[in-house]
Amino acid sequence: MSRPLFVAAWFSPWSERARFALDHHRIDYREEAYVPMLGEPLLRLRTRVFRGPVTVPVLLHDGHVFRDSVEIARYTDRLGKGTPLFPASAEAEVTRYVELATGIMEASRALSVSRMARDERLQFENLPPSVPAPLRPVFARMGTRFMTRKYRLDARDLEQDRATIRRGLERLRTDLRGRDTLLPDFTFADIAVAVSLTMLRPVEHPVLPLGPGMRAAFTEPGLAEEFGDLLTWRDKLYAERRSMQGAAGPAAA
Ligand SMILES: N[C@@H](CCC(=O)N[C@@H](CS)C(=O)NCC(=O)O)C(=O)O
Repeated sequence: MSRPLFVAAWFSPWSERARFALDHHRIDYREEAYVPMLGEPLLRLRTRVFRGPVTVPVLLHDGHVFRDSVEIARYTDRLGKGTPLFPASAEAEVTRYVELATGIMEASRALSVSRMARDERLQFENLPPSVPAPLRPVFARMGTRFMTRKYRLDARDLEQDRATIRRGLERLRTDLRGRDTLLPDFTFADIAVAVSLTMLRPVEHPVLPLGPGMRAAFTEPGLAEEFGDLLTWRDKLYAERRSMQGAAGPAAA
């Protein structure tokens, strides 16, 4: 099998959930770091998407181009040797949890970008090291504006977003009822939900070595405290299930 190329933003939960699936299946892939904004022209060329938004993660393999984290995760079930992440018997339930997790991540993105807009220093550590010190505040501001425009974040009601996240987390708490996995077996539902909690408070794990600025940008303190039990569940799941293959980090950027 030729080696898939995984283009990803190392710190992004959307990238991490696809990477988790690749690593679950112990797929030998090469990760290439995507730098938001600056990496867009090359990404467009590679994906042949010349209009509308382009996002990462993207997986390129044997002439196929997968442009969505869930599509990539599904593809890993075809390539890998691990237990299936989308078992046919649980297709509908997995899809339901992935939608719930994606809703939590989208609402959380609005909150984290608004935190970055209030304190641009939070993103400094996320800028490529080649950006010289005097230009870092300018790039950080450009980055926040770019994300706000691209995802239409200024049209969002942040209180509404908090309420969406709380509703989702309450449902997960009820569904988990102290169990290790959402469904009888470990599936992509667990990965999607565990990774969405990065944006409540990031996991402490070597695959996501976020610095203090990014950790603060991703932390929603009130909800993190209220749903500490879900974060404990997530930390255990990472400790037990997240292999180190494909470890990310700013060094890759
Ligand atoms: N549907 C896509 C959404 C991915 C997504 O929102 N990616 C964001 C993650 S922050 C991204 O590419 N951001 C960088 C950019 O927009 O330039 C997926 O699940 O793969």
